[in-house]
Amino acid sequence: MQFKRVSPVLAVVAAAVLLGACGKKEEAGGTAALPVVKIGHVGPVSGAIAHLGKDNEYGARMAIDELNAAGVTIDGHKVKLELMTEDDGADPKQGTAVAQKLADAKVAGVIGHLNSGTTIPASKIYSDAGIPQISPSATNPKYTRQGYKTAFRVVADDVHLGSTLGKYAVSTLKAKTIAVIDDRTAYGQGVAEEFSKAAEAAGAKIVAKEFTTDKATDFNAILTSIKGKKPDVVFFGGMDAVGGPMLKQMKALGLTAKFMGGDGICTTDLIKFAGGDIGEEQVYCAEAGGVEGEAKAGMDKFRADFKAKFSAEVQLYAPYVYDATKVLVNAMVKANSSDPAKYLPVLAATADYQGVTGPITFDEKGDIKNGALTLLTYKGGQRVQLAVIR
Ligand code: ABU
Repeated sequence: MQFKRVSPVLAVVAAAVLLGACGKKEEAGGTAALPVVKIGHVGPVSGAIAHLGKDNEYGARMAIDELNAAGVTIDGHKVKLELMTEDDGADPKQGTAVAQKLADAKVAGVIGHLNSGTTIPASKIYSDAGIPQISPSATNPKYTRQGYKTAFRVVADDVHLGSTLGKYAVSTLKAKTIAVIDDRTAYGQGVAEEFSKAAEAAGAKIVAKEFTTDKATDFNAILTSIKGKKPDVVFFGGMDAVGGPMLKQMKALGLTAKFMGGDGICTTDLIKFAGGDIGEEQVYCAEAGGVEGEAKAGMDKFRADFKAKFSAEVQLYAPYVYDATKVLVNAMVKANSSDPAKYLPVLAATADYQGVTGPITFDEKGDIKNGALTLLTYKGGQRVQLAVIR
């Protein structure tokens, strides 16, 4: 459908109606007024894991800036993408409050949240509002098992993560006795349970089960109790801001077991949180995605571009946020509409989208099909990739 060039303002209003975009106008390039398509991003940019929330937000910012620079045309009309960023503080209550704020602002889609504990309660709000949501990092399986047609995820889940790490602990690290600690969050508890099931099934004995919180700083009591059980491996279900100090306190106590965790500890800053000395092949973890072979060049370029733009290293999930944002916009372009009701079926049918994190196809639940995992260790003060597993 063509617009008559009667007046730029009328054209914008008409385009906004056709696109289902939220009506605000923006000057772009100093010439044409463009309809704005608002995209929400939510992560914890305050609190203990603010560095991870910022990492995710930067991933979204990078995608939006690139898309706007290249020009996005929906149904024949150029649009401007506007990123609305919100802070959920990794807190479930704050998560639902900002989700409602984004729903009230009628964003066309949401990228987030970062944590399973915020993503799961927020997903009901987005579902009720009919707003598509892609989490780039929440790995608790429940998120996509609630029957919400609006919920998508571009990373593997904790069943895949926990079970792979559990098998690896026994078959490769030769662990016979294992202590498990979790932070009682939806993520930490879930990944620890999956890990324990797989490790026991592979023949290991869980000699201790301890709990902490996502805000704890002193682990001496539980680590002293664990030390007495002489485990080969200590598995922690939680994030790097807690896992790092825990590792430091393990060393101080002379607890020399290997330290394992899921994607939550598998960050660049784990080394900093552990006090700088993380040992050589002492720590093992897994990222809930990954590329290998020729695809690594694209990921390396992303990391270099990210560093040049934000003067920061990628922590963990920025590339997945970047891909999630582009997948969302790609569906709008293909559907000729940013109206969630119109582009949601196209988003759900995403197949073999070639992202920097690898191919993205959604299954019937909204999960990534055939999602990869990357097993990593830390060596020479760096994260080192051991294997990509599908
Ligand atoms: N997947 C690790 C961090 C986010 C979460 O699932 O809570």
